[in-house]
Amino acid sequence: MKKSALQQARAAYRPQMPIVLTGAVKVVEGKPTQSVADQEAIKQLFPNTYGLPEITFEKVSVSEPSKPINVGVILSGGQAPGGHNVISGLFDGIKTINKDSRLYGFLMGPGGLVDHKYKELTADIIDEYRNTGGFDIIGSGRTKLETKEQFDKGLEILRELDIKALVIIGGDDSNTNAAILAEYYKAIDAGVQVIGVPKTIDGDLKNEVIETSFGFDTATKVYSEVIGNIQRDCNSAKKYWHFIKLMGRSASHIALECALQCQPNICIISEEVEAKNMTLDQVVDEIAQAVADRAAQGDNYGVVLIPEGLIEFIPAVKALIAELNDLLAAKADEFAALAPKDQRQWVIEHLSEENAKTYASLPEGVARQLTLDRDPHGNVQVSLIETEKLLSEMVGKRLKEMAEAGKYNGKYSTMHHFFGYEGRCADPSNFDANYCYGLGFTAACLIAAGVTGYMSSLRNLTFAPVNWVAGGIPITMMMNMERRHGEMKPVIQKALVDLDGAPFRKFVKEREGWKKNTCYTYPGPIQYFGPAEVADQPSMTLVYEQKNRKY
Ligand code: FBP
Repeated sequence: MKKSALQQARAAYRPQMPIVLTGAVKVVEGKPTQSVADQEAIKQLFPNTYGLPEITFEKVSVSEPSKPINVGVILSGGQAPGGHNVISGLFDGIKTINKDSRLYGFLMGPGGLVDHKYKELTADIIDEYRNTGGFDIIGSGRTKLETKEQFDKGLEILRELDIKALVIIGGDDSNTNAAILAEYYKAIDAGVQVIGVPKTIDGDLKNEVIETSFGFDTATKVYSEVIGNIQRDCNSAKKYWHFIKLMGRSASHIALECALQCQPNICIISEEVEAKNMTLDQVVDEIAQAVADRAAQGDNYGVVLIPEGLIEFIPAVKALIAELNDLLAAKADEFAALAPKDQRQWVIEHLSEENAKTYASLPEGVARQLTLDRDPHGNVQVSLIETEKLLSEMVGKRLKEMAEAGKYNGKYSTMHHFFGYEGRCADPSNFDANYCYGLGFTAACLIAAGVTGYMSSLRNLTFAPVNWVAGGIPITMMMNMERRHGEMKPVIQKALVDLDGAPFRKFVKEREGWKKNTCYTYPGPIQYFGPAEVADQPSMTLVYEQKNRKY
């Protein structure tokens, strides 16, 4: 396959490693852990893997000889830059343990395990994919691993290939399932360890012990580059309002990070909308007022960032979605049997009065999207809802009313963009290349340590990689009970934007200035080579979150 000049140069990049992973390691156990909430319920559901200690690795001078081990790996869910480096770090890690160890990749996500579709990942294959974006080495998928039948079917192929450990690279839902699988295999004494790796561009799989998910850094740098380019165009032509929707199914971390990097006129943060109990009309009013204020000073242009998940955070819509989820789970067949033209009325008749009112008030397209198929984890597919168009149209209407009332006198032309897929398979930034390789290598160390139900972890990420702390976190520690498909289920708690956190506070401090004035910054493309201050910087979210840390 023909390779670009950058691909060729990038193949030679050697990820920077935490010093602790550059030789033999010993395991240091911390205190027993507890789940973040609902301790009793989680403990009962995970009798074999609850309460385990955190683990960190320390460097030792002499290594014990270890037997070869066969390991399986799965990429689960949406693509995120750096997945290939997790796999190459894992490969190098198990080969360091013993050169005869073998790595098998299950194809197209968790479904590959159940359907026994796999390929052995040999050194020549791994070398083709080092430091590249994408998940194409083995593909990914969203099959949810949750039933005993799936676990048993998976075990058949694991036994056939003599696989003693399975690494699942995924987001909060996939790692939740990794924990359930770990518990099951432990309970039946299957002799298979399960280790998770925190992946998602959304940045919402993080907590006190997992500092960030991989892919967030690269994806937000790609989006920030393009937003910066649009801002420069906008500031040159001075004739459009650009409405830019940014991926991030639920949390607004991506939008917030891009706002910190680019300083747009407006950035909506879904978590704030929810906390202030705002209606869609109030969000629209705020944007319209900003457009009018800029028009009054002669600036009929600007940039608005909109998080993909916004619609789900508007309290009235959130309550509606919760009831819709239960309704559609309970009456799926009845709903599916209806002609599309009758579905809207059927939904209205089956909802409670308040939610029926909200549903009826939504534009046809958005209402329909809310009843479309959920993803296998029960989530509304918000990336399909055109919130950027919905908002810009509503703002347009509001401005007309304001003009009629003599409160606005400007020009309003709009452009729409959605950035999501553009960033998910970019070549990983140096940060993600290092982080991912280290996470994969750490997963190999966790396998060698014999543990199960752990997530690979690297900490102190704003320091140079050499100082990162490597270890493992029991996945049950991150769990709480939540309602899914109408039932209470144990799941990893999603990290939403913390409105008391330093990144959001920084944004709040600056945003009034950015709204009125034109303060755009232009981050430019990801740099893979060059001085550390342009090539190796972590996300601003991480930098603000860890500002007061001392090494
Ligand atoms: P993960 O949570 O699996 O990492 O996926 C995140 C994401 O990229 C969201 O930002 C987006 O809403 C969704 O995937 C899109 O899903 P799909 O790839 O199935 O279209």
